[in-house]
Amino acid sequence: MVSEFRKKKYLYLFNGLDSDASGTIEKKDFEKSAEMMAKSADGKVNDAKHKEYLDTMLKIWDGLQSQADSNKDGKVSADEWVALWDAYAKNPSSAHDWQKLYCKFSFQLLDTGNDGSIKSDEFVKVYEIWGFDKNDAVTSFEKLSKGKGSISWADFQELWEEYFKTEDANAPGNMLFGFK
Ligand SMILES: [Ca+2]
Ligand SMILES: [Ca+2]
Repeated sequence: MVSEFRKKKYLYLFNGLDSDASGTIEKKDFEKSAEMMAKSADGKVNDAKHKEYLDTMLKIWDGLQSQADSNKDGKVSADEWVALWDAYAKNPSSAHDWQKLYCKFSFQLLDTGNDGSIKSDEFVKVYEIWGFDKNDAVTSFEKLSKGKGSISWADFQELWEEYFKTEDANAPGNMLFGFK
């Protein structure tokens, strides 16, 4: 059984992905997210980034759909979403390729300088564009980076796994997506 705490974290992500707030995740949500993520601070969509993000988001969607959408109606429900992350939490080494890609893509979105680690200014800027409060983002980064001033790819994978796995409300990984 999935705990209420983990369920809340999974649904937090689910609601973030459900861009049109229809209550299910569909391909068009991923298309919309790709566009949203390709926007710079001034609200303009960067075409090259948009194409790259869309390509990756659709790969993630295809993998997600083939794993979770058992009745093939083109929708992934909240229950299906919770069940697949619960399965992941029980055995993270069994992660599907799309889950690994989703993790890698999330890292790349934050490592805007593309040098293999996320610094505070990169993290805070991206979270601000996504609509989070700057001070919250700064606090989250301090906790996530454990005072080291940067988050490497190895650190990020640990935090990612922790987000889905941990029952400890004080674990740093909980802060990864702005969950409170
Ligand atoms: Ca939707
Ligand atoms: Ca970086």
